[in-house]
Amino acid sequence: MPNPVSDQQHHHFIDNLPVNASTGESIPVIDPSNGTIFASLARGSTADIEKAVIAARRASEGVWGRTTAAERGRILARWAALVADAVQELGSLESRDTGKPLRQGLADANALVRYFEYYGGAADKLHGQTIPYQNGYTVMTIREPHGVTGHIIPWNYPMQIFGRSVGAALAVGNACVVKPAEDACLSLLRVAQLGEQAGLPPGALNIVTGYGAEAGQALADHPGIDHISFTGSPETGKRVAQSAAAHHCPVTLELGGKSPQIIFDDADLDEALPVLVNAIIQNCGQTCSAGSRILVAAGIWDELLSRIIERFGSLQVGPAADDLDLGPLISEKQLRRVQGFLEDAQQHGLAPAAQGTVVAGAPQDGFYQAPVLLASVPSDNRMFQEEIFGPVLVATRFNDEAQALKLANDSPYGLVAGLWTRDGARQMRMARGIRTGQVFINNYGAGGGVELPFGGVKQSGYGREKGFEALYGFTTLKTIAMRHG
Ligand code: TXE
Repeated sequence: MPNPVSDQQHHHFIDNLPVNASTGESIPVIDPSNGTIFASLARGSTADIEKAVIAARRASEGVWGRTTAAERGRILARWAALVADAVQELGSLESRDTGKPLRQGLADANALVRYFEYYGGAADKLHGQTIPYQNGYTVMTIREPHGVTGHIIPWNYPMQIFGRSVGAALAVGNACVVKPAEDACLSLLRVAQLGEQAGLPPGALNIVTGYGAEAGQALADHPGIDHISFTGSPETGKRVAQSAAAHHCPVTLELGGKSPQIIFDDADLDEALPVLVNAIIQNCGQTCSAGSRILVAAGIWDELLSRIIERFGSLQVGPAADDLDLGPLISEKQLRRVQGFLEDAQQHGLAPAAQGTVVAGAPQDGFYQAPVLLASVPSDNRMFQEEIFGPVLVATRFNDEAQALKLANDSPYGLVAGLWTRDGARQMRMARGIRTGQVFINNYGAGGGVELPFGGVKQSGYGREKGFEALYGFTTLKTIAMRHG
C-alpha cells in the first residue's frame, strides 16, 4: 500500500498548507537500511523561514492567541486520538525514514500520543499566584506564552522530541515554527496534517524542512522568534544560542550525554542486565540519554562482564523492517563517525571485548554497525569522555563508592545517571552527589517518562523539557500589581 507521505515529493507545512521551497530546490530522503533514495524534501531557506514566522505571528496575535486554554487542551486531546489511530502508519514511516526497528518506530508514535494527552490535560492547569503585599495592593502573576517559538529537532527521535517540545509550547498558547533534521522529517509532516484535522488553526504549527546551516540557522537568527528549543550537538547548540542572543531570545538546549550506569556489588544483576544492554542498543545507541558508560564494582566485574559479553554476542543488526535487536545508523555520516571512534579505540589498545553481528543479507549499502563492548576503558580515554552516538558500550571498574562517584562525574556531560544498589543510604548519597539532570535508581529511563522533567547540566545543556516543568519554560511570567487603596 503506498504511504500517503513517504513515496513522494514533500513540501513545507505553513499555515496548514503544503508550501514549495522558494528556491525550488529539494533534499533527497535516504532509506538507511539500503542507502536508496525514496522521497524528497523541500530545501528550506531564509525566505521560507520568513513565511513561517509571519504565519505563526499572525496565528499568535489572531485566532490561536484567542483560543482558550480549555480549547487548546481539547485540540491536543483530539490530536492524540488521531495519532493513536495512525500509530501503525507513523511507526512504519519513522522506521523506514530513520532505520529504527519497527517496534521502536511504533513506540515513538505511542510516546507522541502520551505527550499530546499529557500536555492536552495540562493546558488549563497552569496558573499564576497572588502575592501578599502592602495594604491597598493586590499583586498577581500570570503565565503568558512567549508568542512564536522555534523548535530545532534532531533525527534520533523526531516524534518524541516534537511531542515534548511542540506539545508543551502549543498547550500554553505559543505558535510554533519547527525545523526538523534533514535526515528525519516524514513522520512530522504527517503529524502536522493530523494537527490540522484535530483543529489547529492556520499558522499555529508550521514546519520548514531543510539543512541545519540554511533553514536551521535562519530560524535561530530570526528576530521574530521569541524562544528556541534546540536538541542536538553541543557545537550546534552553542551556535544556536549565540545567534539567538543577538536578538535576546531565550533558549532551551538539550545537547546529549555520556550517561553512566553504576552497578554496585549488591545489585540485582538479573534485573540490571537487560536494562544495561537495552540502554545502549536502543535506537542503535543514537539516544541522548543512552547509558553509554557502565561503572562496575570490582567484586562483580567478572560476573557482570561475562554476562554482558554473552548477551552482546547474540545481538543481531539488520534492516529496520526485520525488527531485529538493532537497525542501521541514521546516515553514512553517522556510520563514519562511529567507525572513526572505533578505529581510534583500536589504535589506543582498546579491542572489542564483545561484538554483535550484522545479519547475512543486510543490504551492502545500508549503514550498519554491530554493537561493541569496550572493557577496562580508562577515564581519560576519548571513548569514556565523548558522546559516540552509536552502539558502543564502555565499561570501567571501580573499587569503592567514592571512586564510583568520581568516575560518574568525570565527564563534560551531565544528562542522566543510573544506580544499581539495594543500599538505601548509598542510593541517596550517590543520587545527591551525581551532577546530572536525572538519576534513576534500580531502573533506567523509567520507560520514557513523559511526565518526568528532563534536561542536563554542564555540556548537556540547560532548561527542562517534559513533565509539567516544561510549561514554565514555554511561558513568561508577568507580575501585575494593582493599587486600589
Ligand atoms: O547534530 P546537529 P548532527 C549529537 C550526537 C551526534 C552529533 C552530530 O553526538 O553524533 O550530535 O549530529 C540542526 N543552526 N546529537 O550533526 O548539527 C540540524 O539540521 C540551526 C545529540 O545531526 O546538532 C538538526 O535539525 N540549526 C542529539 C539539529 O540541528 C542547525 C541529537 C541537530 O543537528 C544548525 C542529535 C545551525 N547552524 C545529535 N546546524 C541529542 N541531544 O539527542 C544544524 N542544525
